[in-house]
Amino acid sequence: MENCIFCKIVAGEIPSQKVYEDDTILAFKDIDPKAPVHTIVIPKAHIASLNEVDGDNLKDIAHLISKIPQIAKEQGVDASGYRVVNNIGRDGGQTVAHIHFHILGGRALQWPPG
Ligand code: DGP
Repeated sequence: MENCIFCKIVAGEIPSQKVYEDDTILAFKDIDPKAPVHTIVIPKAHIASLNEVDGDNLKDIAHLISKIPQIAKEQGVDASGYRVVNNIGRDGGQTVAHIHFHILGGRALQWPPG
């Protein structure tokens, strides 16, 4: 998708600190971390948000979610715990319109979020 920051990261046009990659998903360190571990996990295919998940792309999202525990473990937060966040739309705080899941950990996280 043209002008999508995360599609440009997938294409290698914008550098990122990759922590996991396979055929359909990519995980990389957030540029503005909100916790000691803050990893972004995305499908390589462009999906704007959870609102656009459907029968055609659900397989990629299911695969992505199945890999989150492994990525969290490789980031060293599986034992202490971590949070997975998916922001949707303006009021949900989504700033990049390519579906992504935040993995946050490495400190005790507060609840509720603001
Ligand atoms: P959200 O607010 O849920 O849309 O989160 C988008 C996240 O993406 C935000 O935490 C910052 C991160 N981000 C935005 N642009 C870049 C980038 O160019 N590189 C990396 N590594 N992260 C980015």
